[in-house]
Amino acid sequence: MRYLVPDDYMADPAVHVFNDRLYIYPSHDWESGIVENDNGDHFNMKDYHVFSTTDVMQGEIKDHGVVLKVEDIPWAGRQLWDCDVVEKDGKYYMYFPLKDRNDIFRIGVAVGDCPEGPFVPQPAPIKGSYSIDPAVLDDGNGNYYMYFGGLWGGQLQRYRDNKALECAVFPADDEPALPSRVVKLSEDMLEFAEVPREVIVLGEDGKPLPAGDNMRRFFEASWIHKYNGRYYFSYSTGDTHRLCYAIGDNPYGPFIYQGVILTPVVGWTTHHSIVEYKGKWYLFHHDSAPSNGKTWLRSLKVCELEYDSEGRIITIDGGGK
Ligand code: FUB
Repeated sequence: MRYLVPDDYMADPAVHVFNDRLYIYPSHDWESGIVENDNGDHFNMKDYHVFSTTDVMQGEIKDHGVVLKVEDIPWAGRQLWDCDVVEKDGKYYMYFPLKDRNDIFRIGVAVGDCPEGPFVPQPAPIKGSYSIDPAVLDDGNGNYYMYFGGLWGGQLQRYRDNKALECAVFPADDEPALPSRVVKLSEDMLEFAEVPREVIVLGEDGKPLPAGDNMRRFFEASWIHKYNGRYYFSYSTGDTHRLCYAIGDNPYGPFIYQGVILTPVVGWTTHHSIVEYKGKWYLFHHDSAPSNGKTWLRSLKVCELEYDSEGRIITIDGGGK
């Protein structure tokens, strides 16, 4: 295990390999003085840095500085949460959640000429976007898919069928859990190419995990990676503080629940990415141990991740309770 940026608070790492170098796109935590609440107002992040390395466990973690900030985004309200970056045809697209001036989370896109930014934001958020935590899959065949959504402060409970409700509605415990969403991106990468679909995670009975199964159901922090031709959809269970995963045979799912990747860390949130680099697999994540448990001051971590012979991820101990 390694703390990657010991001199600053960074969280929610999205990690990709571009041009043989590994790039880390985290949220940038800071002490804004906002009191902790269930809306997540204390996660009041205002900019993004980019980091890169060629040696994950031992090498220099280069800080490329600030690459996008709230004041540069024309439609900004507040709170830059977890972002992701993808490359297409030599351009780099950063997708970021941000509250607009009505305090509604939308997903924006900013474009750069290289993986270390800077990224120039589009004038408006992506049409039809909502909620938080975009993660983008380059499927390797010209198709790009965004996964997104998060409960509670992430506002997903305010939507059904991609339409805003009058007020937040949570399903009953025996009803299907609120799922993450997946949507194919347009050719120019600036819009949704279709209506977002639900990412269904099935239990061993072949039914969608119910909302009351909060040890296993989706909460936030979608991530997707491929291993031996199969699609691994992973996520945080939020109020039970675990990273779990499910496997499917295409980007849309359904995905069949498999197990726990990471047991709880120190701090409330848990959030990650999984990436292969130079023949090894890594779990990038965060915890709040260095800030003595302040959940809005999180620190980036990495450790190796292993699969068994059947492709199951071996559970990692997060070190929390
Ligand atoms: O960093 C703010 C939020 O906390 C993220 O969007 C969530 O996934 C959680 O990590």
